[in-house]
Amino acid sequence: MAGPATPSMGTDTRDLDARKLACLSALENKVLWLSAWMIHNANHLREDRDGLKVGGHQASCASLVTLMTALYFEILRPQDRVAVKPHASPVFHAIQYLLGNQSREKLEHFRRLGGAQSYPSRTKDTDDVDFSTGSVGLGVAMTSFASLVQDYVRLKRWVPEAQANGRMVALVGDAELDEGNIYEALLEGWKHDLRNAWWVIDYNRQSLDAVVRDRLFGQIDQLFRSMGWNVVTLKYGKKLEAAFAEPGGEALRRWIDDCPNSLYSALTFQGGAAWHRQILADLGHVAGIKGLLDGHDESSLAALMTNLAGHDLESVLEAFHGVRDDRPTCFLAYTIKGFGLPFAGHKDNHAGLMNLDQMAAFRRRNRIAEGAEWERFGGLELPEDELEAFLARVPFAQTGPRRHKAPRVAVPAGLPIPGGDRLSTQEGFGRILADLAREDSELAARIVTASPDVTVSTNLSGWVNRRGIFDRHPQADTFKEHKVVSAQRWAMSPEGQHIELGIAENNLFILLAALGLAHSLFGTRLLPIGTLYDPFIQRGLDALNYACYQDARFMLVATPSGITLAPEGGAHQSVATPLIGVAQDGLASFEPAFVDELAVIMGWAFDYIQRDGSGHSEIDWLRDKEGGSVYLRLSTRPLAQPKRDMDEALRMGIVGGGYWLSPPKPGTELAVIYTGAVAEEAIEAHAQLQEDLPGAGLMAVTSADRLNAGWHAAERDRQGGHGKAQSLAEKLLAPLAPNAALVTVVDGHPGVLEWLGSVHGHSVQALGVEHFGQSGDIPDLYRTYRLDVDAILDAAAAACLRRGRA
Ligand SMILES: Cc1ncc(C[n+]2csc(CCOP(=O)(O)OP(=O)(O)O)c2C)c(N)n1
Ligand SMILES: [Mg+2]
Repeated sequence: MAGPATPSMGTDTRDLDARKLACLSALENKVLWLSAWMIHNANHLREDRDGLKVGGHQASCASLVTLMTALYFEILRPQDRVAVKPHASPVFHAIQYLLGNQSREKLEHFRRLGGAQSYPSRTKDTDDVDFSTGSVGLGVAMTSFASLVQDYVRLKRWVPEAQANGRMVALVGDAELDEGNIYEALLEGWKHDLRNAWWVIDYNRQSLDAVVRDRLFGQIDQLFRSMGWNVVTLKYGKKLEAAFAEPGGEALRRWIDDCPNSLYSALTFQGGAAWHRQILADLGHVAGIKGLLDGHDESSLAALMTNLAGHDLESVLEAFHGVRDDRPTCFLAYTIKGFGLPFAGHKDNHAGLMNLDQMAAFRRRNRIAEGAEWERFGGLELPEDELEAFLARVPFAQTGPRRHKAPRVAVPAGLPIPGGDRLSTQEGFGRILADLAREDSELAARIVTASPDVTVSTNLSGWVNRRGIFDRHPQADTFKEHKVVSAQRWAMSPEGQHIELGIAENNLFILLAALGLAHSLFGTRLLPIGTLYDPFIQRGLDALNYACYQDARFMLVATPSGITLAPEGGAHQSVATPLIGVAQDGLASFEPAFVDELAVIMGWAFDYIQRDGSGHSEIDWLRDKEGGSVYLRLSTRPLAQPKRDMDEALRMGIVGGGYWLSPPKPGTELAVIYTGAVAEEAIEAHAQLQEDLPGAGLMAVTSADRLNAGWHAAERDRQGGHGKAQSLAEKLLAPLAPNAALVTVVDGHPGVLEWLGSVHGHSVQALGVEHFGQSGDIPDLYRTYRLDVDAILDAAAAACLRRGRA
């Protein structure tokens, strides 16, 4: 249990009169009871219909009860935002229940459909969860990026001056600190002069499997300080501090300081008699210790020895109140996993649940009658009206729900299409943004870009040169001042609209999550665009999923992609990302081939990322009313651009996911279907095929994701017996002969398009990339991986042969 002694927190105990403390203490008991009962109820008191363990974490909850009681009922203000350690979800829901923001029914249905969620969820819970958590580490980093976003919108003067800055608070399990993304976020936070972040570490020295290493606290302390954080250690509670002041107390303090974490845990579990035996054996010879032991019965000795500051309301309140500046602060709070429960300190308690007898004893201890388990004040010693009056004054709950809304930013009907005969989609993207950068429009003002050290190589330079880099502190571009010739102008200022990150894709996605929730967190709208190399989506995939899970809104521009990246080689060539694009919920994925398609998609996307379920939808069944985020998979391969008018039908096809570049003759027996940069090969192969099969069609798929989602939704609609829904994929493929063959081709896993054969039962020859790429030029690589014109012709021949045989 080694660790530094608690530094003095100052003497300020503002308003900490005895009545307030008594109320907080009563509520602390109630929160512990409700969280344990909620989990017990979920596990023991409902019909088992599937033989599955329900689960829940009574011990992990107990660990945080005091800290969360102090925070929510005394310290937090409505503008503060909190990421709660995922497995303390019941504590959060219990607190919201006491504050009147959560229904009893939801608690009774904890971990059931429609009930309170196992882990706090912004989208599935209804009691004002600020940040979803679940995948440990991500919620912690989210607070840091949310603080950066708060600075961004404040320095732009988009929040009322009178609106106080919120603290972005993470309640962190100590084992969460093993997650690397936390360190990526810490370093990035340091670079951006992070403010207003509080990380409260629940230092119970236990993870899921084990007791954590001794002396870890020293590393944590050093690490945070080296990143510019203030560290406040909450080690011993008031009772222990008082005992340390008595004769023998110094020796006792040293003994606890030196006690290995596992021994401390074991003694905590075993209780008073074990503490007595061990202290007597180790310190019996020290003057004063016998007297101390004689002065306590078993239960009071156990209470004394486990009086860590993280379970001592007064110590906790002093520590929180003691911080007055906006420096990022880490509270290292010593706690006990399972504190107050029968398995406190047991090394295997992570998934431990009280059995029926233990719960009966716990109920008696809490003086709760059977049938009165959900009563808000049952068993408490204070009068109900005093507690009600206290809760009515809780600062955090003064404004009601704390979610903001922000008006939408108007998006013009169409973005200008960059001109040029041969262009890549990546270059087109850069030019579309550079054009926007020149505009004096609300749309341009609200765009904020971010990139993990690939700003230049993803073509954001034109945008950044005009709009500048965001930094809390203005900094001139030294190279420019010294007249070093460069195409990049990188002045930094609070007005800047690009956030430059170090190379950490996790940070990009978590920043996008925070930027993409600015409307809800801070009441002002941002239109975030993040760029990265396509293969490195996989590096940050969990963080991307995290961003989508909490319904953050952003545009992700991944470029370059696929083996089309050619000489760069296999480590940079993505294969699986198109499938990720199809499968990732909350993310509409596109892979345009031409720049006019890209302009249409981006124009649509600026609107789509702002939708919230209201208003009308242009295409049925997709998430077109709710909106979502958007992923664009782009390429560096220049392609000859089509000369065409962008009419409404074409625009609808591009946004819907596909259109006929060359429509098939009704009843035709063959179609070539392509996505993205292989358009050139598909067009050429189609031209050659038309010599024999003049009716063959050529289809451009701009979004396999949206075509697929529409098809599934239409199928579901019909399965439900509703009408004659027809999806875009079905309509597009309808003119083909029933026994027609499709040749699909994409620079990515072929599975992304081959399902098109199932739409009307057509046979499919699916070309794509199934193995790692390598260095080469496009002709060599397309030949080797079978994406070239010959491969398409061979596939078409094989398809016709098969049809002939059928
Ligand atoms: C990314 C990720 N990996 C694994 C898990 C499973 N898991 C949930 S809690 C936990 C241990 C957490 O220990 P700690 O953070 O110390 O919390 P405590 O329960 O001790 O408060 C693990 C491994 C997870 N939720 N997320
Ligand atoms: Mg722990």
